[in-house]
Amino acid sequence: MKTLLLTGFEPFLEHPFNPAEYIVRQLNGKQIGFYQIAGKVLPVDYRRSALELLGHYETLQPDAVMMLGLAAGRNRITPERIAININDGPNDNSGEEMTDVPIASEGPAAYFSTLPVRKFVNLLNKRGFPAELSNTAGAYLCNNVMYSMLHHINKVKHRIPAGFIHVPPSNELAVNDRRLSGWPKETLQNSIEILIESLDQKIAGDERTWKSYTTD
Ligand code: PCA
Repeated sequence: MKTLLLTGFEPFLEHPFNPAEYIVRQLNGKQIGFYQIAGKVLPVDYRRSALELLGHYETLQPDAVMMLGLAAGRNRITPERIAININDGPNDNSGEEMTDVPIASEGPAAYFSTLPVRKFVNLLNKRGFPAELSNTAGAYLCNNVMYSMLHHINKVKHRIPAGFIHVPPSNELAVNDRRLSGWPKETLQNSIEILIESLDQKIAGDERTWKSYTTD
């Protein structure tokens, strides 16, 4: 059985509920497809989020990493294509703001997701869950953990699928803010289960499969 590290975030800024946290708590310990899910909730904190994430990675040595976060302004599920080497966003949960700060001073400008993001979008739309490929994860904590994870995996030369998926607001958020779209949180959870189920078991560690996997 392979291990998939699934992360989500605690509530942040004006959002009292984070559907990404909900999904991670629901799926923690479950077996989906070829993977046993290790669910971890991360703080929204420029200094702590990535440290905790990399700690979980080192402890679990997962075969795949899927990170989740809330994109309050979106109305569909958006796998992220790319993470950039910048922290630039509003205050985190400790009150810290960052402007134009590189995440890794020695790191490249950006990393592409190594999850099959195009397949994910096509699969979800086919199954009736609105989804779209996103070309920016922003420059707040979601981009921060996506970049930090991909940078680490690159440094330690692992060949595993890893990437980030933004989920839209759930009804818990939409009822209090008419500008937000709302999805039942159970439907968001179901969408993520479908994506995990679609992950190929041969991907981890298999160089030949790996090469075609992210580009097909
Ligand atoms: N979404 C934020 C950070 C935490 C979360 O769930 C983001 O998109 O950066």
